[in-house]
Amino acid sequence: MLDYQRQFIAYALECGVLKFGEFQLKSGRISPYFFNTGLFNTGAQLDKLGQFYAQTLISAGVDIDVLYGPAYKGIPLASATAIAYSRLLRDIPFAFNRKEAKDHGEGGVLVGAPLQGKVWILDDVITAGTSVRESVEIIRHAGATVAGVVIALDRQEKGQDRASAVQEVSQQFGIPVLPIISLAEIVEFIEQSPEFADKLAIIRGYRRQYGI
Ligand code: OMP
Repeated sequence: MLDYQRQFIAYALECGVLKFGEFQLKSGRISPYFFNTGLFNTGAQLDKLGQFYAQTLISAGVDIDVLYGPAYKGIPLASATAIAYSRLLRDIPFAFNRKEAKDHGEGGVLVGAPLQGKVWILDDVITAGTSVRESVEIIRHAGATVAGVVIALDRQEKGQDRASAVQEVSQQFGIPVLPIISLAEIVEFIEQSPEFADKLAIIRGYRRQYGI
């Protein structure tokens, strides 16, 4: 696990974004942990979150022309990541879409920098992959290339077929999906944290049952 990944997990715990307990997921599964990115909801938290997204892109060493945030949740993510990236490495353009096209003024569904070259999508989590599919269509329609997706967490769980939602998106579009962290890092983190020793068995059990 990389340093920034450990810091991200510690920060998610501090902000109450990562919680241990008993949670029913969209899929109906009962999970011993839950990750609620909506609780990163102050200016300072968004600033830090942007830094973690930017670090994920930088440590992957990928080429980027534009950052793209799908409405609504991706908009602050793309903005915060562009700011963080400009501080850490270089200034970078960003864009996002409107949910409803405007028929007056500047028109269209896209706001921000023109979509061109290698475009990275920034999203919070991939559950069904609907938001990524829509983004891929918008970006390709604009004549640009979808280079990949960054998300906060990959739960690394089997979907209805055996692949996870993240693997399906990655295979369907032939693009990398980079999570800031995945379940593997959460497990490693709790293995190294004596205060969470009581969570280890149940999380390992959950991973054996549903993990990819
Ligand atoms: P959208 O971003 O609106 O697709 O919402 C994400 C979905 O994932 C919500 O239904 C959440 O309840 C759910 N979710 C999490 O946000 N965090 C988790 O750790 C697990 C889930 C889930 O239900 O699988």
